[in-house]
Amino acid sequence: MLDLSKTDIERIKCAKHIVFFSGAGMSAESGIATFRGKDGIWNKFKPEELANFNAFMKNPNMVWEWYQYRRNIVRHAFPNAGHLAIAEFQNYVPKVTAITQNIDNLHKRAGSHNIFELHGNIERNYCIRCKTFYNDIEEKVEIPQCKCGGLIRPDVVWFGEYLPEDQFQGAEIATSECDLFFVVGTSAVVYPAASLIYTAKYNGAFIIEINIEKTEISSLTNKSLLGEVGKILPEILKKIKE
Ligand code: BJW
Ligand code: ZN
Repeated sequence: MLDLSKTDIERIKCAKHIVFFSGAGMSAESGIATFRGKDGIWNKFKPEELANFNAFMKNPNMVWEWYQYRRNIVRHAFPNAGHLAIAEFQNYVPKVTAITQNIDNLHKRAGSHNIFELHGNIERNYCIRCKTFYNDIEEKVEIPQCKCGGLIRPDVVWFGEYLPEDQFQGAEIATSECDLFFVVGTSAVVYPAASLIYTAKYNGAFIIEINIEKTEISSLTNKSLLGEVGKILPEILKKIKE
């Protein structure tokens, strides 16, 4: 049962600009593991051993192999009912923005148009020496090298690295302009991405969280809906269409 009042539904119906800020839980129902929590990949792999530049330089083949493994999962995954609902919101709301911490391309594949990718995209790679981009890389386990001899890395943001400036700036603008801000499937512990929730709050947006459990920012939100995003978002959309 959807825990939204008539006033809440009206508020969503009348919204002029909705931002969906998503994290790994958004894609959990597409079969892509989250990072933290019960089934999180970081129960098995330590982030400091894999998701930073020093780890990559120390053991490039191991880090590359880990990303190849995840790339393969992403390639075979499909947008779930939550991604599709966000894309469908575009038909009912004047402006919809998807800001994602995910690197899996699933918002785009679901049909969302206005997307900011804060932590990069696993489909892209670049040479750490000359910055040439490589989109299609042969599926081999050993780390590939650029024409210039530099190592090729995935175009994702590791700990200690800056977020892509255009993506973060665009996300900040959308967040400060929107009137409704959904926080979907994120533990909201990684910064500066999580700071957007405070930006939304500061600028007066109504904040609705969707998560299977309470998070660090639940107390900050106007509404915290407990459940799976692939169930809750289509239910909200159904109410909007009524
Ligand atoms: C469901 C569900 C379902 C499940 N339905 N829900 C301020 C304070 C403290 C630390 C810092 C700070 N500012 C910066 C830092 C340092 C650091 C940081 O934040 N550390 C904290 C972890 C302590 N940040 C950085 O280093 C960032 N860069 C930076 O700050 O640059 C400036 C700088 C430069 C130089 C020197 C110093 C500073 C970069 C952060 C990059 C994060 N990268 C990763 C890896 C990306 C590549 C890859 O995939 O391999 O991004 S880490 C990982 O965490 C990934 C995610 O995008 C990110 C967030 O995780 P997310 O999405 O929230 O996933 P989970 O697993 O945590 O949560 C899933 C949620 O879904 C859970 O709540 C579930 O309950 C829920 N769920 N199923 C609904 N079906
Ligand atoms: Zn190069």
